[in-house]
Formats: sequence, C-alpha cells, structure tokens
Amino acid sequence: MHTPPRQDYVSISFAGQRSGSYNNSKQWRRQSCWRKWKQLSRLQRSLILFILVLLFICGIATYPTVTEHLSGLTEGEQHTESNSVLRPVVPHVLPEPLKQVRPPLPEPTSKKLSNRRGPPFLQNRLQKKGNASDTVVEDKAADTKKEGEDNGVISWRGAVIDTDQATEGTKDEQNSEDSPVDQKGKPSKESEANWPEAVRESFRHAWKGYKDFAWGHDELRPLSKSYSEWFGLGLTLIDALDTMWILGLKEEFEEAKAWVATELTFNKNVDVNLFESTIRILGGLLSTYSLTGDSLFLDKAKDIGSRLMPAFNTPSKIPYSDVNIGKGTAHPPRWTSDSTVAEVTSIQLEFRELSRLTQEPQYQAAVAEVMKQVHKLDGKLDGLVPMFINTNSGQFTHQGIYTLGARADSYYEYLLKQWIQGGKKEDQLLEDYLQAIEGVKRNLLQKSSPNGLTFVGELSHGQFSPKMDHLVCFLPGTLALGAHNGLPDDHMDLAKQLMETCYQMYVQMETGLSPEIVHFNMHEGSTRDIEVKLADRHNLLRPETVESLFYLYRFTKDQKYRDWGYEILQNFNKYTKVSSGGYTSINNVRDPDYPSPRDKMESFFLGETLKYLYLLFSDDPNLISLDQYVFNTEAHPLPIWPSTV
Ligand code: DMJ
Repeated sequence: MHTPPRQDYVSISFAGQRSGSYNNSKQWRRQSCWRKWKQLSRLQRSLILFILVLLFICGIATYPTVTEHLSGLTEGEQHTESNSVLRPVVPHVLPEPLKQVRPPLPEPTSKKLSNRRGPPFLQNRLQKKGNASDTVVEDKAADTKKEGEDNGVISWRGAVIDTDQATEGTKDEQNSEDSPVDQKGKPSKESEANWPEAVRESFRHAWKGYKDFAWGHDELRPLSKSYSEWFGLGLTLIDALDTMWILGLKEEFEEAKAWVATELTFNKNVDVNLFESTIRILGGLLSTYSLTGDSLFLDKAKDIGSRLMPAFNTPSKIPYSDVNIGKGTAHPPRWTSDSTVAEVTSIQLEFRELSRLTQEPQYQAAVAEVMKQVHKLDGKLDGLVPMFINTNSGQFTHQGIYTLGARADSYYEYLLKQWIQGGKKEDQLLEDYLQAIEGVKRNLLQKSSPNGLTFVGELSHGQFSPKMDHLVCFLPGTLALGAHNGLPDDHMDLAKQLMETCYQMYVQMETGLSPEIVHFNMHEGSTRDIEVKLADRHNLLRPETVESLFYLYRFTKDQKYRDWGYEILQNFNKYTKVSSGGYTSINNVRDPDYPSPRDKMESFFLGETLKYLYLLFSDDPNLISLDQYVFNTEAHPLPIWPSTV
C-alpha cells in the first residue's frame, strides 16, 4: 500500500486545478473539492478538522439558546409525538394574584423579553406561578409556519390553536365568573364539583382526535392528523376501554366495544412486546370484563393471553421480550438475549387473573416461576434488583446499577400488588417488598439542597447519582397503598414526602409540567433544588404523579392533592391540547412560549393519566374501591381475589 511521504511542516496551499475545462456544475465542484481534500497531508486534514470542531464548540458555547431550540426541534423530528389547543383559558389554581389580568396577545413581531421565571425555588400553590402570559414570543411566525401549517398557529400560551379560534382566549378572559378560583384565590367548592366533568371533557377531546384521525390504530399523531402503529392492534382504543366505562362515557364505550367485537383480531403476523401488550391489552381487556361482565372482553383476553405464552419458552423460563402473536414464536431483542427485569416481573397480575377466570393454571404457573427465580437470585442489593436478566442463564446481568426508574420500577409495584391481589397470603412477595423499601431508604433516598426535598436517586457501582425519572413518581402511591394495607406507618410518611417532590417536579417548571428526568442538587449553597438537562425536558403525558395523587387523596383526604392534580390538568390543557382533537407530548417543559409539540398521544394518556385524574376528583370512594380492586401498572383495575377461606 502506498503511503504518502511524511511532511514535517504545515502548508495549507491547495494544488492547482487539473486539466479539464472548468464548469460550475455541482458535480464538478464536488469532485474538485474532494480531490483537493485528498491532496492534503494527514496533518493538514487533522488541523482543518480540529479548527472546524473548535469553531463548532465555540459556536455552541456562545449561543446556548440557539442550541436549545435546535435540540428541541431535532428531538421532535425523531420522535414525532403529540400536541395542544386553544382552550378556554382556565386560570391557574394558584391564587396570586387574586384576579389575574392577562396581557393582550403579543404582536407577532414582538421581541422575546424573557424565557424564564427565575430560579425554580421551592414552590407551592400559594406562591405566584409565572406563566406563559409573562412572556412574549419572538419567533412566533416562524414557529407557526414550521409546526402549525395545517393546524393553526402556535398560541401565546404555547398551545397549537386553530386560526379561527384565536379569539377564544380573550372571550374566556371576559368570563371571569367561570373562574374556578374564588375571591381568596382558593379553588371554590362549586367549581371543584366540576373537576370530574373537566376530565370527561378532556377525555372527549382526546377521543375525538383518536376517532377522527387514528381510529383502530395504535396511537394518534394529533398534529399531523394521522396515526402511528406499534403493534397494529388498536392500542389506544383498548387501553381506553375501562376509562370510558369509569367516566360514564357510554356512547364512546359502545362504539369502541363494537370495534373490538368486529375488527379486533390477534391473528396477525406481528411482533409485540410481551410486557407492553400484557399491561395494556391483556390488562385492559381483563379489567373491562371485570367492570362490565361482558364475555366479549374475556374471550379476547384469552385469545391474546394464549398467544403471548410462547414468550416463556426459553432455556431459563425467564420470558423473551418479544412475541409474534400470529406465528407463535418469541425472541429477545436483536442485540441481546437479556430481558428487562421490570418487564418480566410486571406481567403477573394479568396472567394470574387470566388463570383465575379461565381456570387454566398455565398462565399463573408461567409468571409465578419468574417470581420464584427472581426471588432467589444473587446480585440484589438490600432487596433492590439490577435492570437486566438473561433469558438463557436466568441470571441478572449488567449488575451493580440500581434504580426505581426505568427498567426496574414496576418490579417493586407488582411485589406489593400481587400480595394484595392474592388476599395478602403470599408472604414471600411481602418480604421482598418490605426488604426492597428498606433498600431504597438505605441506598437511594437523599434530600436536596436548599429546600430538603426527599428524592430517590440511583446507584451505579457504589456511586450515588441524584437523578430521578418521572417514572419513580409511582412510588408515593404504592407506598401509600402498602400503608393502607397494614404496612408500617413510616411508609406513609415517606409517601407524603415523595409526593411533594413529584409535585415540585411540575410546579418548578415554566409550563407547570414535569420533565422526563430531573437531577437534584445536594451541595450546600445550591440555589435551587431541581436541575433539568437539555435532553430530559420532554413530557410524554405520563401518569405517575397523578396516579400517586389519587392514592394519597383517597387515603388522607387532604385537599391539597386534588388541587395539585387540577393544576396539572390545567397545564396539560394549556400546553398539550391540540385544537383539532387529541393531546400531544412536548419536547420542552421549560419553554411556555414554545413547548415544541412532538405529535404523539401515548395510549396511557387515556388509559392512565385521565383515569387517575377522574378518580382523584370523584367524590365516590366506592368508584373502584381500593379494597376491592388493585390497579395494574397501566391503571387497569383488576379485582382483589375473594377469600376462599
Ligand atoms: C405505562 O405504560 C405504565 O405505567 C408503565 O408502568 C410505565 N410506563 C407507562 C407510563 O409512563
């Protein structure tokens, strides 16, 4: 191989043009540049690349806001998820100022004054919460073109609105008698009575989008007025069935049921994720059967349940992550033979219930075997489990990392809930749960600075990281449920502390919506408790915080939990509602002017988030009594088994 002679000096002179007549065609220019580049020595090329990288880094460092916008846009393109509407302006529940005077709509050419509300100090609803109306958008017209061409314009509140609705906000501002905030700035009792109806309204709006643009498909893409497929099984429709039943939306329920009866088939050559299809589809069908008694749903549950069983045909009996429900074959992800610990240990409530209803023991036996093995495994830390498990060896892999967030979260939830489902008899489940909570306290629990928020961090090979996923916000609810079922009182104390933290993850953001992940400050002298990295600023309409608010309210009757839930609902309406129907995930919870819609409505927004909000606001404690039902991790209530003793 010929190696060019080494040059000990740097010369950035380019070789002269070769023969051949010059023409200014794109191709000629491309070839010419490439030839010149190749004529440079390696040192010259490295130097040029180094300078370019340096310039790039300087550019990034000098213009953080530019990079922020770029990041938001890029992410939005990659993930394409959902969006928001001009709703009647629902004033914040936050009571100051007593009477909110809203500024007029900004001129499209106005300069951006500020994007931030100042340091996110510890807030509560008695403090004034700045909102989108404090800010004036600079590049509204550009944004409008970019994202809203077909859907209207980006409103001054960051929501996407229809052009012909653009006066709705001012109309609503005039109707101050509709305000849910009374003279003292507290939610008035009268208005609070309307909160369940507000959730029903949100559901109807989400359903309208799904029905108009995504009917029978997995997920709505509300901005593009289309849909996305994951399994091709009408995921949102099935996930939402029991929510419609619980919310009393009879008409909507009946049309969805007709689709299940006539269109839904599982005889499809399609790979589905075992965990996701179990919690959303099997769980949704079982729950709807239990609420309605309609055998249609049980038949469908049996069908999908039996089609998922090949996942357990592995050397270790720890199931594969994916199953082809048409072919009856299963496999791990392409890149590994590992499964996720949370996934293989959070399908038990559903398969156990399927066995009980069908009197066919194989479903329960398969998932019980998984629990039995995980119970005995080495590699736990004080009851905390690693995130991966190998389907060949049945051993934990990637050991030494412990989290209550993604990939481990619902393992802990299902220990407690299986124990409750089975009538509190399975001691091993309870022991594992209690040990794990002690493990959380010993290894993952810390307080932030300056305000001492209690949070659950992560541990990686002995190193503590103050990172907490929004997913962890299921924990206050689970702890409270345990305490309600006779577990130690300090579980309830911890639940309350963590609930406050999860609320702060919302209220300290400029949109009042939580990011996907936060980092807590622990150093003395920190000026704020919560930091959010650029890549973590998205909100997927997740349910965990409102789920926990529901449990906390049910067990304590403390009004603040309802108020917090109502604030969150208002902010979903303000920043994620899409005028033509549906709600969207957003990329940036820190920018109320442009939260950057992702054009996707996850099925759990209807399956979980709105259901828990409705139950939080409902005055009927017997509407899905927590002494009769246990919610699966997708918010599908399954009956607690009647005692046979
Ligand atoms: C849902 O599918 C379930 O709640 C699951 O346990 C976690 N992820 C989503 C919601 O965030």
